[in-house]
Amino acid sequence: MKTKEFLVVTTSRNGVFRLSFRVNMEQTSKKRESSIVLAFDFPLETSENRDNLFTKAERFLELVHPYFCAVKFNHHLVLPLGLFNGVQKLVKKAHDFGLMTIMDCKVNDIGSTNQVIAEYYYAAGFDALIANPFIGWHEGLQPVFDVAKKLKRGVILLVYMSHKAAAEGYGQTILDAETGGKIAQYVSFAKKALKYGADGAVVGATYPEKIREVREILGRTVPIYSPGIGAQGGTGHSALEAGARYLIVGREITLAEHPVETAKKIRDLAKP
Ligand code: O7M
Repeated sequence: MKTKEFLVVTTSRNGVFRLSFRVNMEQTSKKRESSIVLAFDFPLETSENRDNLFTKAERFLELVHPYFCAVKFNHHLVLPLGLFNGVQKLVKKAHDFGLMTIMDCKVNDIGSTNQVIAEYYYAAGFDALIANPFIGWHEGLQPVFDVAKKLKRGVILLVYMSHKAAAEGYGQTILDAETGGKIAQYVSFAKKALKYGADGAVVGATYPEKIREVREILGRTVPIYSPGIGAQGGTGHSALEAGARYLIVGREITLAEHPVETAKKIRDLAKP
């Protein structure tokens, strides 16, 4: 009974008809002239300072919001602030500023657990969440896509991560279940992103050659989101040139001495 109420309330944002996440992102990006997704990550806080984190995040958003098309939340805020008491208010604030919101929970469990994870994050107002295709479809990703479809929200899949050890998982050579031939794991994930109707694919900016290869598979159907700029060594320029549609940027802005100027500079480099 409670679950039902919960779903009705979250079917639309402010009672307005919802566009698909992919279309909404594209329109928001064009309207705001920004292809930048803010990775809303702050450093670990001591227990004394944790209470100030909400105010810090809220003030930060008030200052930098004009330069982004979306905000991507991670555990950096969900763990210390809680989902419904803290983060939901920031999600609402981001929406009030006209930004899209993405939860980077990297869903990676069995289907029934994934379904609960997705329902809670979408109920908190998130427009999309990020999931790991390693878990496969049946009793893995399918329930996540089902919930997303029901609520008209998005699912973005990891295809090739930005960190140094990404090759150990995403770069493995596997046997293609359909052809029996050898194929790279990330190539298989890119094909699955198309097959499942994902709203986005994450490919690290630290591997522009992988972005290029994935873009060849996805074309314009599934946009590429690319993290790993600045702090991780990637550049926005090479990621965009290789075919990324959105850049995900965190510490380069959240730790900058002048976050507003830095955010503006990065936005100007990547105007859609
Ligand atoms: O710009 P940074 O390095 O401070 O932050 C990058 C953010 O993107 C941070 O929140 C990471 O958890 C996330 N991320 C990566 O850095 N690499 C990936 O391969 C994938 C992600 C991500 O956003 O996944 C959705």
